[in-house]
Amino acid sequence: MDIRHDWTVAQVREIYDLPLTELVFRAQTVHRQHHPENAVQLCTLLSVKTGGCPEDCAYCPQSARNDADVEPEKLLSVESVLSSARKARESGSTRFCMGAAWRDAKSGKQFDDVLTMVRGVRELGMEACATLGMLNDDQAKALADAGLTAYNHNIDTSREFYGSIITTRTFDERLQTLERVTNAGIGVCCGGIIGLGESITDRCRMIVTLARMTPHPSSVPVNALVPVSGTPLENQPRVDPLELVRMIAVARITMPKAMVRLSAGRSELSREAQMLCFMAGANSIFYGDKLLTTGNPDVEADQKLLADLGMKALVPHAHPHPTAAE
Ligand code: SAM
Ligand code: DTB
Ligand code: SF4
Repeated sequence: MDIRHDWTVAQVREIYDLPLTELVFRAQTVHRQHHPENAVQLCTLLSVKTGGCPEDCAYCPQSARNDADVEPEKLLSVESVLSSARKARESGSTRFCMGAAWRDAKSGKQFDDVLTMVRGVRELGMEACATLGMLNDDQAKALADAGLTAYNHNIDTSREFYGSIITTRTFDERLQTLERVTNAGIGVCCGGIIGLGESITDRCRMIVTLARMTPHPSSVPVNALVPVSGTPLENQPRVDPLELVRMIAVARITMPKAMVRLSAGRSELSREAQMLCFMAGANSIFYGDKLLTTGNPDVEADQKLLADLGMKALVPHAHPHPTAAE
C-alpha cells in the first residue's frame, strides 16, 4: 500500500473497529512490507531535568501544579548523562532519549549543556533523541547541528480533547514546534497517550493528525497512561491491553514506515500482551528499569522476553534513517 497522507477519521475508525485478528493480520502484513520482522529497537530514556514543570498536563507527575511525589532536580551534568548513555549502550540500547521537564527549552548554559550531551551520545554511535518542550527556530537548528536524530514532542490526544488535559499551552503550539523540528531536518518523534478519558473518536482523530503529517513522524510513541498518585488522573482505570494493541495496529497501518514505540505502561502488560503489540507492528520499546519518573520492566526480564519470542535487537542504522521515513 502506498504511503498516504489523506486519512480521514471515518477511515481510521473503520480500521480501529475491525475484528482484532483481522486488524492485527493487516498490521503485520504492512509491517513486513516495510520493516525487518522479529526485530525491535531498544531505546533508553533518561530524565536529565526532573520535576518542577510549569505546565499543567493532567497526567504528568513532573508538573509543579500536581501533587505527585517527585523531587524537582537541576539539569544533570554532562558527565553523568554520558555515563548513563554508555551504560545503556553496553546493555544493548541503540537510542538514548533525554527528557527535560521544561515548558520550553532554556537558552544559555543549560541549552549548551544539552547540545554537548547530544554530541556525546552521537559520538558513542547511538541515536540521540531529546524532549525539552517547545523550541524556537534557532534552538531547533542548534540541535540539528549537534547531530540530534529525533525530537520527541507528543500531541498526546485529539485537538478536541486537548483542553481537558492541558490548559497552559495549545495544540497549535505543539504543531508549531513540530514544524520547526521538521524544518531543521531533525526526525520527528510524535505520538500520544491512551487512557486519559478520551473517546475512541479522539484516538482516531489523534491518529489522523499524525498520519496527515508530511512526512509521517519517524517514530510514534504509543503510551498507556500510568496513573500517578497526586495527579488529577490518579484514579483513571488502566487501559485494557487489547485497546493498546488496536492503537498500535492502527498506527502501523496508517504510518507504515514509522518506528512504532510501545512506550509507557509496559510494566503492567503481560508477556502475551506485549507479544500482541509486536504482532500489531510495535518495533521499538523503552529499555531500562526506569522511564522518566515511573518504572519500566527490568532489563533481565526484557532480555528473556525477546529471547523467548525469538526477537532480536535492531542494530543501529539497520532501519531507515529517520529523515528518510518517506
Ligand atoms: N516536557 C516535555 C514535553 O511535555 O514535551 C517532555 C517530557 S514529557 C514527560 C513527554 C511525554 O511523556 C508526554 O508528552 C506524555 O505523552 C508522556 N507522559 C508523561 N506522563 C505520563 C504518564 N503518567 N503516563 C503515560 N505517559 C506519560
Ligand atoms: C514518550 O512518548 N513517552 C516517554 C518519552 N516519550 C519521553 C515518557 C513516558 C513518561 C511516563 C511517566 C514517567 O515516567 O514520568
Ligand atoms: Fe511538563 Fe512535559 Fe510533564 Fe507537561 S508532560 S508537565 S510539559 S514535563
